[in-house]
Amino acid sequence: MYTLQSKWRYLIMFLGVQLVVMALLSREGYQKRVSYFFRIFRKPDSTMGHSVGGRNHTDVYANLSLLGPPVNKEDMPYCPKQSPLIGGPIHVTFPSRLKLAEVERKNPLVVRGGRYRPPNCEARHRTAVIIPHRNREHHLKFLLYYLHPFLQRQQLSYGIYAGNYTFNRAKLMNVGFREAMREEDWDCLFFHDVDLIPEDDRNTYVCDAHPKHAAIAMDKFGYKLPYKMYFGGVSALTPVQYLKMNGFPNNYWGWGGEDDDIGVRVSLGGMLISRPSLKVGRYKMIKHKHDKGNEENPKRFNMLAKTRHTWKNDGMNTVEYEIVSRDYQPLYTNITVNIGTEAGLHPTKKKRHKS
Ligand code: BGN
Repeated sequence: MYTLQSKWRYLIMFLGVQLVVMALLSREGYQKRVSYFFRIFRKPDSTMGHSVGGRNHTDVYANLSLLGPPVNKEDMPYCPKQSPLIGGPIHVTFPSRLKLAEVERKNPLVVRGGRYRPPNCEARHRTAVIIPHRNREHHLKFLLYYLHPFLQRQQLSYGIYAGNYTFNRAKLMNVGFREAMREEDWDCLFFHDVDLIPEDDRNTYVCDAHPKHAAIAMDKFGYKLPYKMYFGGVSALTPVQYLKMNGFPNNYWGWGGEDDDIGVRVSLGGMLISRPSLKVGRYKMIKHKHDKGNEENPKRFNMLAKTRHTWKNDGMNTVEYEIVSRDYQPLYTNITVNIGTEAGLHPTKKKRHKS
């Protein structure tokens, strides 16, 4: 009798423990496991891309053709606040045989100079993307392959400016700003590294109330911010925000420090840094070796220490350059410009011999 009672006691205890475990599991993990089990028996959805590391990744071109026929300009409603085409994570790979002609073919609504407007609604935002690069056509091709459909998914009206210049990333951004604004009244400018591909279309290419640092989670930094004040990779400002901090510095020649200077300028201009979430601000970097002609700038430490004294006298109000050419390519506007060297825009012959 005594043994039977104790057996019952153990059984009840055992069931009790099991109930608690079940209750805990069912909060999230259990449901996930059950739905995973059912998914095994479901036919995969072939139009919506691939599952990578548990996240369902969309083909960046999926569903773009469902936009419907163009509408008369007079009858055009505003685009919805949230685009119905936004789907989340995007599948990013770098197929070695990709040709620019293929990117053109896949983007039939993009017009001369890399411009686009949604065909059946009036965009709420006009964004220019500025991409300085130097001998990186190979990277530009991949970026254009992803960026065009990415921006179309967000129902933006946009233009893409790129250029093959001497390397001074921040000064080239000043040039890109002035040249883009000369053409159209953009309400937002994205300053974009050529080798960074956005991996989530919820990372909307529109400006915020404060300067935005969009490339918050890059694969090369383990999808985390490398340090709190980091402002590199991809950032976005309205023209008003840009001019409030006197644009970007003009004298960081070579690699490093200019993005930190820009970050400091944001706060000197009395603004904060706005960022998307780590889940959304994800970027994949195209792997490459260190560029020749873009060596580390040894002066960057000294220059950064002085930003608070120099920013008002170096920036958009002092930028000097000469346009060499402006080509309206099918997928982007290519601006070639002489920005000079550290010795100035037109170094004297004597100086040139020295360098
Ligand atoms: C930092 C660089 C940035 C660069 C990031 C990520 C400097 C200044 C040192 C005082 N800053 O160290 O320019 O984007 O690393 O690579 O070198």
